[in-house]
Amino acid sequence: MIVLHHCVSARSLRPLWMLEELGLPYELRMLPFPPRVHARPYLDLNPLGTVPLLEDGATRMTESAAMCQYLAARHSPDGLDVQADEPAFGAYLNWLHMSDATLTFPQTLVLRYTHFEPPERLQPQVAADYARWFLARLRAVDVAVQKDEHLCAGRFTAADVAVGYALVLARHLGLDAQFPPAVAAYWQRLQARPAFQRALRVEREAALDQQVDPTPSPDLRL
Ligand SMILES: N[C@@H](CCC(=O)N[C@@H](CS)C(=O)NCC(=O)O)C(=O)O
Repeated sequence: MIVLHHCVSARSLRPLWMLEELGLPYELRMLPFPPRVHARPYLDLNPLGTVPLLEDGATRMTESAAMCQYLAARHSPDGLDVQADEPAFGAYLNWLHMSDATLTFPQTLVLRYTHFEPPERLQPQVAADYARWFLARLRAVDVAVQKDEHLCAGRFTAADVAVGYALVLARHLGLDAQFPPAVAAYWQRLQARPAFQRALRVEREAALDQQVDPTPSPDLRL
């Protein structure tokens, strides 16, 4: 049984959404945010204290985009995965890596310097600069979804889940109003997916069941 350690609406939503797309059985272990402060024993499992952590037998992973690729390759080789002999393989890997290294990265600075730091350490200028950086980087997504319904391979893949989470986070940061029209339409299509909606429902119900605050972690004020 796959075990996913998760905080509500954190990057661990990527593998949770993938598990729902794939219809796999899994156990969802909810953590208060940030686990490194509020769930110290979790550090024994993941010394970084970050979510997600995915356990699948002897496999342990802590990178959300890699989990998307892992789950797709193992459980949906001709569907959510793009295989090495397909023309879109390179583009697929590029989107997967771009999702966190290029898209989510500047957003975490916005989050930190508008929400998570104590009032005297908030940095509105840093937050504004990195919000602009994120929106500029979103141009790659804009160009792709002007041409096609999905990012690559002419079908919905793990890359759409990984990049889709950057749009989820943008919504929490109030940046979605600045999406260009093609990105806004793509974002609507992603939100309409039953598996995406199930993932949001499941994380909320699991948080309530496990007595964890169901507030999405990007909306918390630490
Ligand atoms: N690159 C990692 C980043 C993981 C990460 O930083 N997760 C955040 C939540 S979105 C976290 O756990 N933050 C808590 C902390 O840094 O203590 C991934 O994509 O999974």
